[in-house]
Amino acid sequence: MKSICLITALTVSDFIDPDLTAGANSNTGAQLGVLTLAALLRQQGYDPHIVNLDDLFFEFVRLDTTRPSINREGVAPLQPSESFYSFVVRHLPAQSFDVVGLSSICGSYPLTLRLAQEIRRTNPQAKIVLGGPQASVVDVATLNAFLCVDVVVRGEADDTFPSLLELFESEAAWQTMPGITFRRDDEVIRNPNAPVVENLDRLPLPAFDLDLRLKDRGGVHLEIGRGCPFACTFCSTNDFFRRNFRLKSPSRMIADIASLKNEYGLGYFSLVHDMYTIDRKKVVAFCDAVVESGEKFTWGCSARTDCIDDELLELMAQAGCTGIFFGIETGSQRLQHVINKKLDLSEAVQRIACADRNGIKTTVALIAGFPEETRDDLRDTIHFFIDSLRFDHAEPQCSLLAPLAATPVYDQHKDHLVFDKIFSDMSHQSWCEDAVEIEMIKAHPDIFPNFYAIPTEQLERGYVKEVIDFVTYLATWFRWLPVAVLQDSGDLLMVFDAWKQWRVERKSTGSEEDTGWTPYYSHRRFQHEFLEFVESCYLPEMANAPAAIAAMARAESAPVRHQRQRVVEETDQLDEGTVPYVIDSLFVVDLKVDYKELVASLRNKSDLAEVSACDATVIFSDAGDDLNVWQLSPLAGVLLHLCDGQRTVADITHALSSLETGLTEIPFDKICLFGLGQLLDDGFIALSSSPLTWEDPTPAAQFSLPPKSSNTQQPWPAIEGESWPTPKP
Ligand code: B12
Ligand code: SF4
Repeated sequence: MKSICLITALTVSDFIDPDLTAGANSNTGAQLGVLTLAALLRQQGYDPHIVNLDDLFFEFVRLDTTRPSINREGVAPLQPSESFYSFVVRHLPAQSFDVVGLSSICGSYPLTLRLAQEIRRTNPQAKIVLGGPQASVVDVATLNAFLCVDVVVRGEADDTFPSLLELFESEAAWQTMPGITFRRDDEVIRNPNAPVVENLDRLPLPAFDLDLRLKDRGGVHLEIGRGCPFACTFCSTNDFFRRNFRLKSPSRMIADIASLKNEYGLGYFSLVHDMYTIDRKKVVAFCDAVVESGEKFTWGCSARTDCIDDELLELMAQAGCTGIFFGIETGSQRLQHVINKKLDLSEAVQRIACADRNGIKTTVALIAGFPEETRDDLRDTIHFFIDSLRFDHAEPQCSLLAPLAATPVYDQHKDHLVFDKIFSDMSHQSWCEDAVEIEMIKAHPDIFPNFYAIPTEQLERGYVKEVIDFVTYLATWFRWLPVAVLQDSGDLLMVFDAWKQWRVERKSTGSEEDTGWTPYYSHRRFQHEFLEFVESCYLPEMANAPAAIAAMARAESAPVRHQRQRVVEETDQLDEGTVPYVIDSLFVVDLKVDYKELVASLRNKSDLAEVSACDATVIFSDAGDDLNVWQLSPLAGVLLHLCDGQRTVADITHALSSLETGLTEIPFDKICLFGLGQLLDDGFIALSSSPLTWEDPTPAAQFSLPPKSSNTQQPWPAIEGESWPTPKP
């Protein structure tokens, strides 16, 4: 029996900071391709060894002490002392295998091929087999350029790979084996495609026991089907699964879920299919079966907004669906046709709204930088992005177009690709290729096209990239302010240009502050500077409804100013000598407009200038994922401000009696105790037996990630105990 080692493709993103990197990759689940093959090989009696590059990467980051942490302000990011490549090489198993199979994905393909070269050097007799989405589509070019690779198994390898292993020694058998590309002497031979797996129920459950971290993940990816019949020009899935739509049966899906729940205690299932909801009847059957089974779990999936309806969304929510990935791609109705997606954008908004009403989180995925994109198209896309923030459960994300191999957009433009080093997160995220990899990429545009760019006719790509960063981090650092500015200005691209100009005038322009892998916009400094821009430039020069914008800017600046640590002697006693104070996670601001009305006006796009003027004390709490807001009555507002952690209850009573409250009938000490009791019950204040003292401020997180970890996935629920640096106010 042959000894086999399978090496996964690296799928993680690197954000320099170890905490951010861990947070960003929280949904890097088990590698289904390799684990499925492992299960199939076990059925044939093999005992494959797995090398999980993602796990090795986390280990590498943990050990790399040269990395700055988010809590060490001002530490310049350093290059790791050892490259990840050499770290992996040190950790490759010493045993020499008969066959080494490497999986592949576009973003880490240079690394995969370097490893293949290294394995050939150290273990020359091992046969090297490549498979997975990237090798499958650049098979011929790979075999021509990398002599270390013996054979590429293209597309679905569930049947081909085991057959290949059986007939490994028979070169004659290779001639007729469908689905492989191989080298014979100096010639690269590409056999016809293998048939796709029609009945997916016949595949075994992936060998999840080989994923050593599964129990910690809280959830898992689970493949439920393959193939999308649509043909969007930028998407690499059509070629791979041959547009042949298939689904596992509901009973099989539920059996797999139940077994993973029982065995590993998993509660969330990311159902992997590029376009799950095409066959409505089958989705309904699954949802009905889940409800009937009484199994309790949550799940997410991918869908098109034109292949789902409100009734189905409601049923999916009842059956535990908590997240949907909606590829909207472009906010421009014109481009929808150019890229062959053809969504009706107003219908798309209705589906996002319906998911929101049903408590389903949606990833609203957009792409900018299409070759035909105009300034108007780009504006439409970023407006769609910011507009979706009106929904509490929508998470917009925008990527720069990358030409993925074997896509129509690549085929059309492959002769004009440019290597401008403005990388796209459609192809990889914040990854820093080392010099060797950069040279490989430069030498082989046909193997690594995703690191290249298709020139945009009317827009500069650097500009598009910066606009993407701008809106992405506006949505990260703020909640409603970007929506308010969009609604007020009607043209966010114009605001972006004004912002750029303002920065130039202040000599605070960008790139020198970029920290290499982390863009300026992900830095907390952007949050401060944007607020300054709103106050000093937008409000005086551009605002149509200045009172509303000023109020929103003030409301959203609260967390920025609130960073001190307090020392408290806690007590339950509410008496004259007690010192009440506003609890830490709350931010209290006084506004000149009715905040509730302001938010309602943003939600339903009514005139911001019509929002009522009034004195309003508003409390924000950013407990966990949810932003809670309360608007207090005027008297409660006054009382809350007096709870400054220095005044005793007696001091507060005295202060209250000297204010114009309009209350004359009831004694002030009674009003004060009653009001404080209410604030205590509402959880807005806590009590100390002595005045508070302040500790040295703890530096707040300096960098932040957008609330996404990948642009191919539905929102993954937060895992308990995980620290996720969300700075949203
Ligand atoms: C889940 C998923 C992820 C997960 C990966 C989790 C994990 N640890 O594996 C996460 C969210 C991390 C992820 C990230 C990315 N992803 Co992704 N992802 C997927 C998705 C939806 C499912 C993959 C899957 O599990 N499929 C099911 C298994 C069974 O299929 P499979 O992996 O293809 O394996 C089969 C064959 O390929 C083959 N095979 C696989 N490995 C091997 C090895 C050998 C030796 C052999 C012989 C055969 C073989 O056999 C398997 C069985 O038939 C696919 C789309 C899709 N529907 O496949 C995209 C997809 C793989 N992702 C893609 C991309 C681009 C990315 C990113 C690079 C970009 C991004 N921003 O999303 C990042 C990764 C890097 C980064 N951070 O920068 C592209 C890849 C395109 C390409 N040409 O490489 C895909 C195809 C989506 C798309 N249509 O564009 N992704
Ligand atoms: S983008 Fe979505 S709908 Fe379009 S081809 Fe790809 S998977 Fe199908």
